[in-house]
Amino acid sequence: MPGDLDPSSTHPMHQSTSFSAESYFATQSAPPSLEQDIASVQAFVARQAAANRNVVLVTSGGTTVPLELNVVRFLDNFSAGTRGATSAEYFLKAGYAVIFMHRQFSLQPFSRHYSHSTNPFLDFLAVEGEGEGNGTVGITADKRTDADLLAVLTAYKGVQMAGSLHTLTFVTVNDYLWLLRAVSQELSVLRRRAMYYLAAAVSDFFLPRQKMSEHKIQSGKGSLHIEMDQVPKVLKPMVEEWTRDGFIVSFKLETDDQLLIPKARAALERYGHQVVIGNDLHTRKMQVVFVERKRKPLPPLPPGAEEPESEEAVVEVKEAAPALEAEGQPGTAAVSWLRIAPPAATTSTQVKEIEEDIVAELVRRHAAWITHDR
Ligand code: PAZ
Repeated sequence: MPGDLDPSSTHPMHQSTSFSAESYFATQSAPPSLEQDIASVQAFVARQAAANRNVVLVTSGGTTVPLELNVVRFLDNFSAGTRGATSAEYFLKAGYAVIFMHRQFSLQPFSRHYSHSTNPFLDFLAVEGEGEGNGTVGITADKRTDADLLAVLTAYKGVQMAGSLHTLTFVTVNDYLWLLRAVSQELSVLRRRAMYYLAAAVSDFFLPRQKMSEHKIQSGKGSLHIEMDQVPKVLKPMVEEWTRDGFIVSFKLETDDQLLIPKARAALERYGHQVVIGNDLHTRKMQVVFVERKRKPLPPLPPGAEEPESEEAVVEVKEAAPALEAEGQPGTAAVSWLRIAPPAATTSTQVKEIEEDIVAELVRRHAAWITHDR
C-alpha cells in the first residue's frame, strides 16, 4: 500500500504513540509459541528448584523490528550474541542453571566456539584412513585442536547430563518483550535465588502492528518515511511487578564514552535494580564498567529477629573487589571498571574472555544478595 508511506498522508503511521508496558501488552499480539515456552520454563524452573540450583536468565543477541505484517523488510542491529553465549557458559561452570533466551541463529553456549567464519567447524575435523585402501574412512578431530575441542565437548555433555541449560528463541522485539515478561514471572518463584542478566541488544523503537502495512511496502513513490514508536521501558515493571527480589543486571551500550557512566547511573536510579554494566561498542570485549548502588553492610540481626524483606541503606562507598578498579565519584552509585589485559602474542588458543570476570563478580554479589548481606 504505497499510500501508507506517503509523508503527507494522515495515515496513523505518521502519528507517534507512547506505550506503557501495560498498553503495549494490551495492544500487541503474543507470539504463537508463547504458551508452549511458558510450560517448558515452568517445568525447568521446578526441576532446578528441586535440585537446589540458582537460576539465571541470560538474554542474548539483537531483536528485529519488522516493517510489514507479511514481513519482507526489518530493522536489525549488530549484536552477534557473544556476550550472552559466553556468559551463559561461565554461569553454568559456576553451578547455575541457565535459561538462555537468545535471538534465533545467534551464538549459543558451547557451539559458539566452532561457528560462523571465525572458527568454521569443518576446519577442525580431519578425514582418517583416506587412501589406505581398506575401504574405511573415519572423521576425527584435527590433532592440533583435540584438547580444546574435548574440553568444550566435555563441558557441553556435562550440562546436557545435568539438564541445567534451557534454550528459548526470539526474533522480533515483540517476541522478546512477551517472552521476557513471561519468563521473569515464572522465575520469580525462586525469589532471591533468581538472577536476570539482560545482555540482549533490544531495539528502542518499533512499529506497532496497527501501523504496519499488511503487504510488502511498494516502491515508486519516492523516499520512505516511517515514524516509529518508542518501545516501553520494561525494566521498571520487571523490577516492581514481574520479579520478586530477583537480582537484576542490565547492560547499557553507548558509542560516545562520555555518555556511558551518566546513562548507566540514570538507568540505575530510574529502575532501582541491582547492577548496570556499561560498555562501549568498540572496547566491550576488553573493559566494562559496573554501576551499582553504594551500600552499607547490614548490621547483624539481634537473636530471634525476622530477616527484612529488603534493605535500602545508601550511605557508604562500597569497597571495590580486587578485580575491579573503583572510581571515586560523589553520588549514590558506586562505579568500578573491570578490565582484562590485551591478548599476549602467543600461539595459545586459550584466550581470556572478559565474561569470565564479569560472571565471577556477579556470582559473588548474588551470593551476598541471597544471604541478605547486600
Ligand atoms: O552480542 P554482542 O556480544 O555482540 O554485544 C553485546 C552487547 C554490547 C549487545 C551487550 O553487552 C549490551 O550492551 N547489551 C545491552 C545493549 C543496550 O540495549 O544498551
